[in-house]
Amino acid sequence: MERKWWKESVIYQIYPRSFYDSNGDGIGDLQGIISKLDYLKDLGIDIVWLSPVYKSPNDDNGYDISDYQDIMDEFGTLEDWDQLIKEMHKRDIKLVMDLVVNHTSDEHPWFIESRKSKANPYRDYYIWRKGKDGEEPNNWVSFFSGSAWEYDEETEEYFLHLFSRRQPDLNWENPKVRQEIYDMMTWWLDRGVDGFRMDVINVLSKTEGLPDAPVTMDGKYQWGGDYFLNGPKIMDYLHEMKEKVFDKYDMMTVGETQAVTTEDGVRYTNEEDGVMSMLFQFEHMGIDKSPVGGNLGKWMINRDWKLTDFKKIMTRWQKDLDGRGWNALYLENHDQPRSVSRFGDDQAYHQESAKMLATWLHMMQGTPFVYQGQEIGMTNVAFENINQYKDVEILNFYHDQKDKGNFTEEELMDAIHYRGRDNARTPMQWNDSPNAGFTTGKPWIDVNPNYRDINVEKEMNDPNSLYHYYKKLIQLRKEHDIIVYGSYNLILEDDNQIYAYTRMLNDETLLVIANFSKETPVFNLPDSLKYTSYELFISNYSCETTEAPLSIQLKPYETRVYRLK
Ligand code: TEU
Ligand code: CA
Repeated sequence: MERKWWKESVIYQIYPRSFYDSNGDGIGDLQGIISKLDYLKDLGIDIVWLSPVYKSPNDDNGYDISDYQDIMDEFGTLEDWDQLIKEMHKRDIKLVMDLVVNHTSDEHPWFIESRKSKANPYRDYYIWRKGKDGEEPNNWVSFFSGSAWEYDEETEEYFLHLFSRRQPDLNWENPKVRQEIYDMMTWWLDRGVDGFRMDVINVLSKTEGLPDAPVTMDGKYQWGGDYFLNGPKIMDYLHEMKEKVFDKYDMMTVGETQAVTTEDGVRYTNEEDGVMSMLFQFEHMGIDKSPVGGNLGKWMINRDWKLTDFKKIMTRWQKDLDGRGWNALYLENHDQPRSVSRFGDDQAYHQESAKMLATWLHMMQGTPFVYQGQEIGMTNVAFENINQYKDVEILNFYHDQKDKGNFTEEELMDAIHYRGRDNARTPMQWNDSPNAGFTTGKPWIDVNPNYRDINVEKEMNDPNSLYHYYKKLIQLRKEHDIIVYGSYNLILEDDNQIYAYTRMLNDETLLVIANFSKETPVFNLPDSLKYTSYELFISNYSCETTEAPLSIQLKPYETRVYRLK
């Protein structure tokens, strides 16, 4: 397996709106990020994935772009951006930008032109269709609730928007659209960008004829994923993108790819004829949702998922891509709830369970992603009032479902508290001053009230904190090739509390033990792992460093990593 810088790195995701506000307008910005680069360097971060900072009306907080080659007013200017990348590269931190090319904002000049008339040269930059019997062209549901089509009075046709009605889908069948995107990508790479995180990259190709979806959900609109996920021409488009853009640079790409199998993962990321460096799969992110199709499933919480099922998913991705592709390892991001609240215990065992989750993730094969605030154990937030929420997905879900009767008001709020994307979008908690030190103004979204207990300053001052534990984990990856390149094997497959696995490279073996429960199960070392020497690399409780873990009663959420020889 080839050595690559992006395989040996740890990537930190910044959601700029909520990271740090430098000018008191309550919104994070580029100068704010620049002022925190030493913090990132100190943590040991190699690469930053920056969520979109391009001009945008912020219907979807920047994932609705109105100018791909200029900076959103609230975030600063292109000069600020040039300073940011210069300051990053000075610190040997690479910058991966967010590439959102399935759709633009409805304020993008291309769309403003396209909707003017059927004869406009930009008309087929987007996907326009006549209605059918006075209704939408087909029955697809949007990711953000309601129909995936919006009627436009001016030209009496509908346009497709898989996401919000202000995010019209680009028509990737049109070679002019594809070339415009490749030119834009080249412009950013020539400006110094080191790679792209590719937003919903496997929905670009839609099935010819845009057929109706089968009925799998309540209501009028149905999940059309079979007709746009991993679509018929997706590999053609991505091979063309690779040949025309990626192959000209020493860069990395990470695809955000929903509904992919590990075989898709190999097809997309293998080093012979793949089309991206690595990918975010979503199977583990679906472990606690109902199997109802489409976007409604996410809001129907399955709280009694089994660790054995979680192990099966992650083991499949580890083994099927070993030597054949590359995983992006993550437990949270700007679209997902906070992992310590979702998979750990954000009350009694907050630090212990967050350290366990971090160890479990960072010792696997792949590139680990740290989402802003994850390194200090930021948690979900339960805002009392729906008006405190800002996310278009949450608000559309709430208003779409409120009068339908599938959920009571309490169930709606419970689902939003558990799963809503704003859980991950409350301002970064820097210290215990007002607004957690994020802004001197009024924050664009309320701060999580627990910022006095959970903040960067407090954790930096506590040598036993989660923050210092992350520093150690990240440092271990830099020191030991086995953590990057070693092969993964699951042990204790049927244990529903302990997740234990090994990594093997040459004559070395790592043993990773992670108690995913607040109980105290006994870990018994399998005979096959009874070696002669045991070196403790890291643990979240203090324990003997050379004692063999032959049979240990684990503490709640206890984790340990040993090198066996
Ligand atoms: O997310 C794609 C996506 O599927 C999300 O809608 C996510 O899976 C869902 O919110 C989970 O319920 C990308 C971006 O990460 C997201 O922030 C954008 O809203 C979306 O694409 C549209 O650009
Ligand atoms: Ca600001």
